[in-house]
Amino acid sequence: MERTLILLKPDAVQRRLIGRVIGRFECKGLKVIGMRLMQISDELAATHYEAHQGKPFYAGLVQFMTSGPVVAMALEGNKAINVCRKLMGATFGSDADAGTIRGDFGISDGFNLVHGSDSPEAAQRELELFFDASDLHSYDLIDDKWNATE
Ligand code: IDP
Ligand code: MG
Repeated sequence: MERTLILLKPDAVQRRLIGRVIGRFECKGLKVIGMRLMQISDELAATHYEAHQGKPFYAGLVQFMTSGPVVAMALEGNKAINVCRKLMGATFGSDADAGTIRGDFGISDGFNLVHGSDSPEAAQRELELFFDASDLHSYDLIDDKWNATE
């Protein structure tokens, strides 16, 4: 089982898409093990997106991500990191395939609704940035058997 960090970005909150976007992850079989509505500080945005510092879109990205509340979620499941990236779709809404979150709910390139960790190392780092260990919950669901790796 893998864990990954998903952020519903400020555009998802502003556009009242929280429920529908979380529903995509739940429908797939991912388990919500942590969730918070929060405002990202400039410092947290800079740390989270440190790999993008110096890129032309960096300042706008930090401004966007700190412009209003986000929903941070820790999701768990079989190959969760890659599965979530596929559910999200390509980075730009204009490129993302129909059937993906970015492909179905937006057309903007930068305002693309969701963030998802892109590797096990990134997932561990990002989960620690957004959650205390005590706010991640291990629990059984009645359909765990059908979402297992077999
Ligand atoms: P990802 O979110 O699909 O992993 P990254 O390349 O890691 O994409 O970029 C992080 C975020 O920065 C994107 O989700 C998007 O919001 C923003 N971004 C990336 N490239 C551009 C760009 O060329 N113009 C505007 N925003 C961008
Ligand atoms: Mg990325």
